[in-house]
Amino acid sequence: MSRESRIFKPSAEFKNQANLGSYATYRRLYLESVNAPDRFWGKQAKQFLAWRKPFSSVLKWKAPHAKWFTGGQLNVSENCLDRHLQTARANKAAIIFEGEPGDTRTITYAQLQREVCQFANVLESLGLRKGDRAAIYLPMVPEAAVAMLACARVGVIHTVIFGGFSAEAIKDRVNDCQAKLVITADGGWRRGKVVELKTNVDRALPHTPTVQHVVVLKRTGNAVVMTERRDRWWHDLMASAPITHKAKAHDSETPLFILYTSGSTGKPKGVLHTSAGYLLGTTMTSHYVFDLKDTDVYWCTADIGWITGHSYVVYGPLSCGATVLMYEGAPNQPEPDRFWSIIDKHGVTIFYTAPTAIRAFMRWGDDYVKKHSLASLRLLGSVGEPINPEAWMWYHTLIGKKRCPIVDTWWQTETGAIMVTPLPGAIPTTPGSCTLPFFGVVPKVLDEKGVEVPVNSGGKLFLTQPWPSMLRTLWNDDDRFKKQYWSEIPGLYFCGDGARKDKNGYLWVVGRIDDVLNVSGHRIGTAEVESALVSHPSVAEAAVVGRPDDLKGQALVVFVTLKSGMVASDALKEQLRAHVGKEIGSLAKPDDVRFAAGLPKTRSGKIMRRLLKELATSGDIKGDTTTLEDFSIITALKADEE
Ligand code: 7RM
Repeated sequence: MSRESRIFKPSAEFKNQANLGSYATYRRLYLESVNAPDRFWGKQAKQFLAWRKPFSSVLKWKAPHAKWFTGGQLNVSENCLDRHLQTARANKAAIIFEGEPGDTRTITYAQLQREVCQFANVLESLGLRKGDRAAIYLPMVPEAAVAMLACARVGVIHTVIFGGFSAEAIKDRVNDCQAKLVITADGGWRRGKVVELKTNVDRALPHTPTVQHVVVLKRTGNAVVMTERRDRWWHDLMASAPITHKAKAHDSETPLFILYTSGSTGKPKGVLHTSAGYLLGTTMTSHYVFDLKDTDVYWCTADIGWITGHSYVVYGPLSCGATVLMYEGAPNQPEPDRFWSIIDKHGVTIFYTAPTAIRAFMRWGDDYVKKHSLASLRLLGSVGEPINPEAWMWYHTLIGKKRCPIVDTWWQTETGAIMVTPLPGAIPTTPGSCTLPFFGVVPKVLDEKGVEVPVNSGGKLFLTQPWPSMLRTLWNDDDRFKKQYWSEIPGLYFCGDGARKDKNGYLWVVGRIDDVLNVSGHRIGTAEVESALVSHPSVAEAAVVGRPDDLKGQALVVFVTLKSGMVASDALKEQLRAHVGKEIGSLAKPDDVRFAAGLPKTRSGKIMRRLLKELATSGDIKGDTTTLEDFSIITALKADEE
């Protein structure tokens, strides 16, 4: 990666039509944003958002707690919907939906606003009030956006739970935030099969005392059990709900959503985002990074269960009044060219996906791409993990036909919006680098002592100034918030990634340096998988490490020791994989399960994952073993390897 030197400049054609088309303009705005942040953000907030009541201060910062735009009031759902109804956008498509079976629906801004109003009335009729929590566990269908925006309208805090998560994961999240309501569906389509969402909810709910109601959307038509009084059909409730709903004005810092994400302990962190700052960050980045125009058909392939789905399927693009394409299913259903056929069918102009998907397409072969024209595309994006130059070049050549700029966007659940990225009409790109910071973002690569490392040296990536869409805290755990992000170097935000800067100041993010793995762009905590494994009756101890994987970025390798009397077998391996699937979700199923007589530990009893990682990666252990308590364990592990 360090030897990559190819540079791709934005074309004159792209620059001429770009929302921001010159490096000089980027530079001027960037300098203003970091040198006079109050003035900069004050101006942007007035320009990009519709306020009910103007704010009186831009930022109140008492590290690590930020309050943005205090005194101001707005309604996020009104910003994403109502404000477009007074313009020519009223009857333009807000969402173009394609289900996996091939069914399509186009929903205009006026129609979407009406559905959101109806569902806001439903929420209120079920007794939900501002500040209450509702869990959303839905497939990628327009109703997911409707549910989110209706919560925002009322001031109900939503927590979206990815449809691939298990009943166990639902239970933990619902209990952590004490949700009163779960919004789900009879199922969703994935690879031609029904994902039984309602059944998973039913398994979780005996253990979630706070839940009073379940709203069930009919999507697949498969049979589900409806528990009387508790469970209500979406369509029944909507049928009797009024089609208007007066949006209340909410203070800028009103909590908007909690999104659970993996950290270095077994317990997911409830990242809290609030209203005005989050909306400003997602709106501005949608405008500048995706260069959105009213004529675009914009497609971000992320599921709404992830932050990318929140920020760049729902809030950012809708706030910009864009047409958003939403696809329910898998990229290879019925054939590995589904994405390309969708792009041609709907005239997609902007396409935003993950490197792991790009690598899968490469593997499936160029012929699937070449069957389609892709002439409508004008801009490509990448997110979720570092993109290897080979995948970048393939994306550039095969998908972008060397015509479309690629924006490699670095950001996190915690940052709410894109932090480091090229602006497509202004910043030359180089394969594998996410390039330069967005407005207001000050990334620094520091060593252990907090000193900036020299050009091209690796270090830890920090953000040194507060930004509007930053997380405000971790739900119910402000101590963990302080410790996790703000204690590495007091007062600076530590993101958990390692990075380096090249001689042009371009940033190269290497990946996580904490106990978080990135498997196919999904964040998975090693501790979460370990605690799932040790909850299995035959497991004594478990250690989980990542091994580089061509397709997934990282693969999950687990080392387990068994309780006495338990016998290692292939059947048990399968059982353990299934067990992790049940405890967390299929995405966390180990790729490789290895039984060991013992795990390498330090004298104080800490598992030395570093050695296991080396073994899983290279098949050998050559690293420093001086702190190892019992060397015979290494000998045994190596013997197993042969
Ligand atoms: C948006 C998202 C965050 C972690 C982050 C990184 C990695 C994301 C890039 C990237 C290199 C990128 N949120 N990451 N984007 N690494 N280049 N463009 O993915 O909270 O789920 O994950 O993902 O390690 O810390 S996330």
